[in-house]
Parts: sequence; structure tokens; C-alpha cells
Amino acid sequence: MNGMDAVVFAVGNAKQAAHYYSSAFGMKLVAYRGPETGSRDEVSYVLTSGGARFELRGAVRAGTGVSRHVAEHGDGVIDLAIDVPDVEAAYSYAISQGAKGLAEPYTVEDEHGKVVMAAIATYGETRHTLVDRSNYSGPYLPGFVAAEPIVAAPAVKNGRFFQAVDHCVGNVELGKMDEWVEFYKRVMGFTNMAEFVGDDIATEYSALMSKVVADGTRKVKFPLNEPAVSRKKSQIDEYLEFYGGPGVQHVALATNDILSAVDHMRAAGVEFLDTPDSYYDDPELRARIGEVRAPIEELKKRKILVDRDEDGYLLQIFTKPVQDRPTVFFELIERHGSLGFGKGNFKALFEAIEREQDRRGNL
Ligand code: TYF
Ligand code: FE
Repeated sequence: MNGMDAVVFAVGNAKQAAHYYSSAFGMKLVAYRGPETGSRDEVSYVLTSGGARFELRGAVRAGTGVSRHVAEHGDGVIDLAIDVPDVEAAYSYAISQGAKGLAEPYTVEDEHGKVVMAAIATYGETRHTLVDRSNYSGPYLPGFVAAEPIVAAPAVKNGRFFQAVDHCVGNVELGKMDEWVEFYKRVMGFTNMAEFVGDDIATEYSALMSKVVADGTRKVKFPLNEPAVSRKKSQIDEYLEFYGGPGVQHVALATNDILSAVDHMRAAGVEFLDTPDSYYDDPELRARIGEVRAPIEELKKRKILVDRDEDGYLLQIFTKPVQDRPTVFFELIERHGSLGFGKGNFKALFEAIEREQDRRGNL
């Protein structure tokens, strides 16, 4: 695996979503397809931020696959596309290990070259398209035309808030997490990363269990959550109910300047989860995290969380759900050595999510 190729969203109004990810997430529109380019039923807007790429897919007419998906699940992720060096080999290996094939390897071509793709199914209605674009120089894929940015690039260093997709998290049903962990190990050759939420933490406060699988280079990282039995409805159960099944819960975006990114995104209307002042005033946290690149007061002002492990530290913050349903949200993560996911923040984070659940009337 070379890394993530794209995160593909099915959305109810791709034109407006493209504006949101441009104006609020600082992304750049680079490619488009729609009726004008011969795509009669669907439009796609392709946006990038450094190496991170989103495709926003919408329906132009009734009765398309996208409109059914949106009617059922709301806006959500339909495809975590992975950049692979050899689609044929990756696909046949996956199938031999029991993956469900959705598209056998095929080649699409235009004047910019050719792209080889195939697709396999994963949890819920999510898929992994395997993509080899090493012989392609066009803006995205054959069928797409280059497009101009919708708004000016943000006035920050490099003109963007984040530069890569760090990890993509899936929510699966109770009792299915280990099956999906095994799936990624068997079908994709992934290995477990150390960090996970086990029984002990689950019953105490998190209401979820979580394990992380990653490819050998750790460029592709997929944590998997399942609900745990708890006093109130688990945030994972809430997701499964409102999404109508398993799916992508959050996409974490790697940033080099989380302070500036949060300031600009907040100013553009992105809502982030709140963190109480007590988090920052806790002497145990202060002792544990030691020196980080910004004064704690600056993190506190912005509600940015911090965690440290044996390899280094990370700064992270979570948005509230970005659509009407309490389903998909984003994380910004600034890593300084740490390869973790913010285990030390799970309690504060899950309490913040529960406060949001309460506001939605969760029992
Ligand atoms: O990806 C992770 O594991 C962290 C923590 O519902 C996390 O971002 C885990 C579960 C969850 C929200 C965040
Ligand atoms: Fe995360």
C-alpha cells in the first residue's frame, strides 16, 4: 500500500458540500464531473488539501445509487480508496482471503494516461477501491475535468489547514469488532497497533471498544469501534441507529499547525467539541505531558487536547458531527513523534461526546 487515495462521500448537495469543505476546511477544488462532462446521473467535486483528497458525490436526478445511499444513511463516507502499486495482485490476494469483490480490476484511460482500479466490500455499505494512478497525470480520474478553486486559499502557511488523512475510523455492530480486525489482517495484511480500548476502559466510561489496524508502513490506519454495554446509549449505538448500520465514524486530518487551523475553521463556523477548563488545570495532566510546543493556556483557549506516550506527543481536537445526523465527524491531529490516537484523552473526549448526546436527548 502506498497510502490513502481518496475519501469518497455521498452527500445530499455536493455543490454546497464543496463550498463548505472549501470555505471552512480550506480545501481546494481541483476536479469535477457532472452533466457538462458527460456524467448524466451524478456529480463529483474533488477537493484536496496537500495529500488529502475528498471526492464529494451527489445525485443529479432521482433514482441514482447516491440518492438511495443518502436517503438511507444521510451524508456519509461510501469509499475509503487506497493507493496500491499493483491492483491486480492486491485484489486477487484479497479475494483469495475471503474478501467480497465489488468490481474486478479494470482500466480507465484518457489523454492523461490510465488508471487501474478494483473494489472490495468492507463494513456496512462502505467499500475500498484499490487504485493505481502511477501512469496517470490528469486532475483525478478519466471522466473528470480540472476545476478552479471555489474560494481563495486560506491565508496561512502553505495555504492549507491540513496535509494528509491520518486515520479513518469505522463503527461496527456489537460483537463484530474482532471480526473486522481479523478481516483487515487476513485480507489486507494489516497488523494490530498497540493502542486499543479494552473491557476495563469500556465499562468505566467509554461505552465502546476499539482496536487499531494498520498497514506495514502505518500510512493507512483504520481504528474500529464497537459499542459496549453502558448506563446510557453508547455513542456507537447512537451512530449505528442514526446512520442505519455500520460506517465511517470519523476521519482524522494531519495538520502541522493545529492552533491556526482551529482558529480559522472556528471562525468559518466549524463547531468543535468542548473541553472543560479542569482538563487543563489537572496537575496530573500537566506533569504527564511536560513541555509541548505551545503554552497550555493556548491549548486551553482553543480546547485542544494533548497526549504523550513513549514516542512523543500529539495535539488533537474533534469537530461535532458535520451533518444533521449525529454520525460523521472529523479530528485534527498534530503529531510530534507519538504514533498513538490520544488514549490519555479518551475519558475527556468521551465525556464531551456524552454531553453532546445528552443535548440531543439521549437516555
Ligand atoms: O481514532 C481514535 O481512536 C481516536 C479516539 O468514538 C476516538 O480519535 C475513539 C473513538 C471515538 C472517538 C474518538
Ligand atoms: Fe481518531
